[in-house]
Amino acid sequence: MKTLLLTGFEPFLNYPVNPTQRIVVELNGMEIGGYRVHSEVLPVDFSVSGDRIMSHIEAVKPDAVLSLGLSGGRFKITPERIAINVNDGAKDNKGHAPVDEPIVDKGADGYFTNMPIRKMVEALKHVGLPAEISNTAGAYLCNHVMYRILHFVKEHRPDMLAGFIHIPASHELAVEHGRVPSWSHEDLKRAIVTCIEQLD
Ligand code: PCA
Repeated sequence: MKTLLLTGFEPFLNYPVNPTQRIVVELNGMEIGGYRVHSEVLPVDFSVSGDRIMSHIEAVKPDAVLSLGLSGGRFKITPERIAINVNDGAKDNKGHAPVDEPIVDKGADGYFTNMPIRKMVEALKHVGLPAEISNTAGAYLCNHVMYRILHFVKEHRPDMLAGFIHIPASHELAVEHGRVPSWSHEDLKRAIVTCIEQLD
């Protein structure tokens, strides 16, 4: 059985709940599409998150890594195509707000995912869940973690599948937050299971 490292994030900014956290906790230990899921929740902290995902990869030795992030305001499930070598954005949970910083000094400008994102989107639509490929993961923590993983893949593990999916708010979050489109937790989780099933 292959191993999938599945990560979500803790709450951040003005989102008191991060739906990715509950999804990864509930999927931990499950067997999906030939993979045993090993879940971890990452901090929203520029100084820690990249090294944290690297130590999880070292410890778990996964065959594939799928990271999830909340994109409050998006309507659909959006597998990301590319990560860019930039930290730039709002304050993280430690209060650091980077401006135009590289993630890896002299690193590549960007990396494309090697996950089957087109197949994921088609499979999601086939089971009735709205989805589209996203061409930007932003320049905040989600892009940061995606870039660090893909940089590692490119340098050391070209055989390892790695990708990132941004998801909309859950109803639970929308009730608290008030101004974001939302999905049920069950549909968000079903969407992630469907995406995992598309991995080779
Ligand atoms: N979403 C943020 C960081 C954590 C999360 O769940 C992002 O899109 O960068």
